[in-house]
Amino acid sequence: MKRDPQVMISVSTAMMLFAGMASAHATLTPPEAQVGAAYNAVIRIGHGCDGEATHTVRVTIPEGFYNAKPMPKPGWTLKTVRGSYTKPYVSHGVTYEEGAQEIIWSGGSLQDDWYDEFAFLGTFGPELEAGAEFHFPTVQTCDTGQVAWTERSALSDAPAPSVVLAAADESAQATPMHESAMLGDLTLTNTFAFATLPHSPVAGAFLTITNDGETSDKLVSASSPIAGMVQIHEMAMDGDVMKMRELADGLKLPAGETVMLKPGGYHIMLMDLKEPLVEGEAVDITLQFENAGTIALPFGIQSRTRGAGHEMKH
Ligand SMILES: [Cu+2]
Repeated sequence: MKRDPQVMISVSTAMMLFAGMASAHATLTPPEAQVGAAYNAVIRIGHGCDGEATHTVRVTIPEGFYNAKPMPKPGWTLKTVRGSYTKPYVSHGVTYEEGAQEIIWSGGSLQDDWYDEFAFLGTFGPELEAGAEFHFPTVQTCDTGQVAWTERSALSDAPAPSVVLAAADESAQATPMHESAMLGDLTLTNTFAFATLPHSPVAGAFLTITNDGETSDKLVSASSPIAGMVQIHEMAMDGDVMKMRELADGLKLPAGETVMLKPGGYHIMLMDLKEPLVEGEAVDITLQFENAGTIALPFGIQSRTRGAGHEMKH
């Protein structure tokens, strides 16, 4: 096979140029997100306006990305412009009719030869098309000039920061065990419950809780429409026997730590069940935290795995 060395050189030069350009643009990470899922956006500003320092960064939050919450930055004043969504969003039992449509960080001074990151959280609507790019038009302003990263084409001189949307995880929809939600400083992920055995009045439910705050919190109680009583349990050795017992004071969530509720460990115990838990369905459980408040989440129901340690008597 014969190759033209001239072509190879020009391709690699183009790639180098493109990589150089890309890093100088206003970029968005992570580069992929999921339809209907939460997204932690970070916009990186890589240079000023023609040598000038940037004092304001303004990000437009288009329809389709809701419940946007910016992260404050030391040395910058944070402001949002709020407005109504064309169509309300419902997530985990909460209706969102309006929210931030613009986020403005101002009063800073980001020199041309420095870079910085501007972050916000939010959720992509379930109606968005998988495979599409979602753009967050961004304008950086300096004393005399500005750069508008608002073009929709990645090949333009000033492309808007964008992210590629992947399809919602269908296996997760069938068994929604990858639900995740934010509540105050808490991130709640990987919710699931075990299907009940025939005639069993109890079932275990599990999730992972990360406390990103600077103060500890506590899971104080839980409830579910299908359970007469819900308790928070731990598994502990009593002599040689592993037993479960209620955490009457709740489950502590230390600041900056992740606590996993999992088979054989901490769990939420659904008792006095009014109906069986069927594999592939979901059960709604409301969690109440001491500081973060209350949230209702669906827990996808999976078949019980053997040796999960849930055969024990109360
Ligand atoms: Cu238990």
